[in-house]
Amino acid sequence: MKIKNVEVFVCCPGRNFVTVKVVTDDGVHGLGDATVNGREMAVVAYLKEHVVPCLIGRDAHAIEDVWQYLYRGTYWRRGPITMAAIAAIDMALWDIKGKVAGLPLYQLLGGKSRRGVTLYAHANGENVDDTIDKAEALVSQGFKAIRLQSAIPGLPVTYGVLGDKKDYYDMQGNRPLPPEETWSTQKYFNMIEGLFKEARERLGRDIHLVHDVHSRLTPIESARLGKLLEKYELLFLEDASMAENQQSYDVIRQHTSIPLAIGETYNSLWDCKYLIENQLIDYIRVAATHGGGVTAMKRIADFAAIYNVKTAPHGAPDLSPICFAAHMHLDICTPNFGIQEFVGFGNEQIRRVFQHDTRLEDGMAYLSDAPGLGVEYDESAASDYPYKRSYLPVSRLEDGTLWNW
Ligand code: EZ4
Ligand code: CO
Repeated sequence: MKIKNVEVFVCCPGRNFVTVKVVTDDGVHGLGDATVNGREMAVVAYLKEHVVPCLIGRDAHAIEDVWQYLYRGTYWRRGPITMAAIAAIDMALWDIKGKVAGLPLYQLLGGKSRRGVTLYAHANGENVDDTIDKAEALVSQGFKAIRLQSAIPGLPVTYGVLGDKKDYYDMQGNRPLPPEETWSTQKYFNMIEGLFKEARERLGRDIHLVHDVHSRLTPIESARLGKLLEKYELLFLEDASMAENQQSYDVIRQHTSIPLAIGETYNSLWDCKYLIENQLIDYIRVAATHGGGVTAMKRIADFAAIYNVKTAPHGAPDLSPICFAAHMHLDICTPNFGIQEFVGFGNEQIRRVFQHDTRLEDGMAYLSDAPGLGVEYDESAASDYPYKRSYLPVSRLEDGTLWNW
């Protein structure tokens, strides 16, 4: 079965998504997600100009060889653009293999290790009370794990908080130029402990709590935060510090027993290797789209398992439902799966374009038994929503210094 054709689509049903469709000479097709938020067209060009010509005529079943050909064979390895392109092709080939076998992807990966996929949902509030109100609403919907983010008194806009926007799609969609936000570590520290104190008072101690620092603290500040929050028993603290220098997590780990999670911007096992093998983290959060697809995710999970590190794949709104499906198939099989981030199935336009039959119940997701990934892409619906240039925000300290967003 040979690869006959590869198409690359970009659509904007509220936000941009890059979707790859691989078609075989038998007429089977597979789908992959290649979305890199704010840099979508770089992946499109990489795929169309450099990847697709090399794939035509190749064996669609030789997933590992195609992966190696595009990674090892490229010389310029790694990085988000390259790895998103490889990831999308890899997902599409797994989708094809499942469709040919007549089996959902999780069966090809070894079968189910658990009943369903436990999710953590997001509560984003304008202040501490509002955040906990939203968390309570999620608990009443059945969620057992919740990420808490609150606006910071004294700062106009904060990561993760919707402000006057009605949802993530309204917030992140269609920005002609990057908006600017302001950060103050001191103002953040003035707010953060109160959020978790209030959360434990109102939600009790059975609900799992998560918080995303979004890499805004230095390692020693993260250590201080970890110590401050230890008594609230978080499931994990996410992206406490940037880790281009992975040794910076030695500093955090020396000071606090708060569980740590990182990896949503990582592109390969090599990016997480030191953190995992030195047991400096507890959850690895690489996404299938940004880390090289199903093939790469499986390798990362197996490596992490040796060191008691669990997986907690990134589940942001800028990963398409195709990536989310790939995560669910991996989550249900992986013995060291921890938890899956979840922000809902998107707005009405997204659900028109990406069709799937995933069921939610009691804070868990259940896959359908459709063969392959189980997602279909409605090309004609997608063509109603053309690409629009859009950016993530940038962040500055109060004196104007550019900071991590
Ligand atoms: O800011 O995916 O945990 N989730 C996150 C995300 C990221 C976006 C960036 O494109 O940190 O919301
Ligand atoms: Co995050």
